[in-house]
Amino acid sequence: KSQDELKKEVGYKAVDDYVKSGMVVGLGTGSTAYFAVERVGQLLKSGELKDIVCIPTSVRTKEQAESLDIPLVTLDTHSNLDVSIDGADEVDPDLNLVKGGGGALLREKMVEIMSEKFIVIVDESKLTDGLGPGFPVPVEITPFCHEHTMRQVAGLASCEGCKPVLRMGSSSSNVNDGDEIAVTDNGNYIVDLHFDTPIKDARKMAEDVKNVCGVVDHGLFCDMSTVVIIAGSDGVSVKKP
Ligand code: DER
Repeated sequence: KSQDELKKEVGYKAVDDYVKSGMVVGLGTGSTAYFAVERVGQLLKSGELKDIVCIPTSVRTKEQAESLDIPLVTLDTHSNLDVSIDGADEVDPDLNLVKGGGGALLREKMVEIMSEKFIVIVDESKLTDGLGPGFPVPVEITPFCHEHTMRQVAGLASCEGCKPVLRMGSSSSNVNDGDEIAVTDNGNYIVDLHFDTPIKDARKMAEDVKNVCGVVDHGLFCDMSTVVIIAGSDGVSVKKP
């Protein structure tokens, strides 16, 4: 199966298994979450789902949802969600995640931390024994004195050995394909922390990074996953913490 077929399989399954009529649903960002959004639009159009309102986690997800006539609200009117569905860049054995490859980590975390259930949809390439080396950890920081903040984060004991790279070009990927500093939907910058060895204590690092003044938030989503639906070459599996 192609990558897209695998993503579609888990995206659709997440919606079919966890989204019910009348729910408030968080819509994730990225190429896998794209299929979950597509499925919500399909089921609303067919009438199989009714009375759903959704909260997008990025401008691009908002635009996709609008194109599918999915009714949208925000956290300002709906602070509590029934379920959110989103992809991830890495998943460790405790189902802690690295997210933010697509630059949407702040709005994703704001929405997903308020969700009764958080359904993570990945292909098996995202699974790792230890977060870090497989995907740099994104950190959203304020533009003001960003080099100062980058130094403070890189200097943390819990970030020892990391190489901080300011994200350039499009904020929706860390390929750094431009000569302008990437700017998120929220007007902030992103620093990607590259690790050669696995992060020893992701929870401690999450706390330490968040406490640096100038950091808005980071891509470590610890103890948030309700289930992870994994598309593998031999079929779909579901992991629970
Ligand atoms: O940026 C994000 O957090 C995305 O959800 C990312 O983690 C997964 O994107 P993908 O499904 O395109 O790999």
